[in-house]
Amino acid sequence: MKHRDRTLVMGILNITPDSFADGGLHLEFHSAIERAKEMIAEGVDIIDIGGESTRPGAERVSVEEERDRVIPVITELQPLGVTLSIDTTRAEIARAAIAAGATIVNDVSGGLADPDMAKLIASNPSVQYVVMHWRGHSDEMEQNAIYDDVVKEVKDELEDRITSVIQDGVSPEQIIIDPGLGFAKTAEHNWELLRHVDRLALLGYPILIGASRKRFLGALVAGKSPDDRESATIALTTIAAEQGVWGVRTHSVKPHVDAIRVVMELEK
Ligand code: PMM
Repeated sequence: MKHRDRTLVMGILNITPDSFADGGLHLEFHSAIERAKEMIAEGVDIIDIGGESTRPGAERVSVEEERDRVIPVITELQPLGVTLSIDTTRAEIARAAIAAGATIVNDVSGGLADPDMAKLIASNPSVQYVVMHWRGHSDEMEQNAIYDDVVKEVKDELEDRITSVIQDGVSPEQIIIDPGLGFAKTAEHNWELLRHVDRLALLGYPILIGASRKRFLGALVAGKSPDDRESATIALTTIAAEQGVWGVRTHSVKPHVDAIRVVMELEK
């Protein structure tokens, strides 16, 4: 399943204003730019910029709000030369992000949330498109976490999405797939998918894994905060790198870059 020399690190840059801070969006903009520069110094390959939380139960933000959060950040980071990804399910946001310099669209709905998304990707053939497995927005995903054979169903549903976006004109070379850990999945579903990444690879597309600090790791490790899940996340990055996964989407950057370097060195 090796798609390239090295697994890429996609650093997460979530821009969600802290309602308790006086500076609001303004403050958030500056801390986002600072964090992005830190990630670049630590060797990040891609920065994934998101303005809407996709956590279970999270409420949706308006298009205007999402745009105001992410576009100024993309515009500011574009001259720095790092690959920028926009984490959105909305074609309108993706269009503005591409115009501002994003070259990857990370769509957690795999084209299901917005019927215009695939056509937009098709009309931007140099843009890569992350098609994630998804069964509905945050408010409904927990009730959709029902599978007989999670690996088979996620694989089949991803294949349906791929067929559909290709019908809309997306080129197979643009597509990256993602099992969508935690999205309409229980902890056991996530583990089962991680045990069988090789079966998802049979679809023939590069794979992105987003396990970073997710809740399912919490049950396994000591400590209750998302930070306590960091070392378990690094362990998963190491295994993903060994399996030849295209990329890992992570909160921290340096430990993941280091873990991937270790794998590369051992494989020489
Ligand atoms: N997870 C989250 C958000 N975006 N995108 C992809 N492609 N894969 C994921 O697993 C994914 C994602 C939710 O995690 P966060 O709230 O920690 O960003």
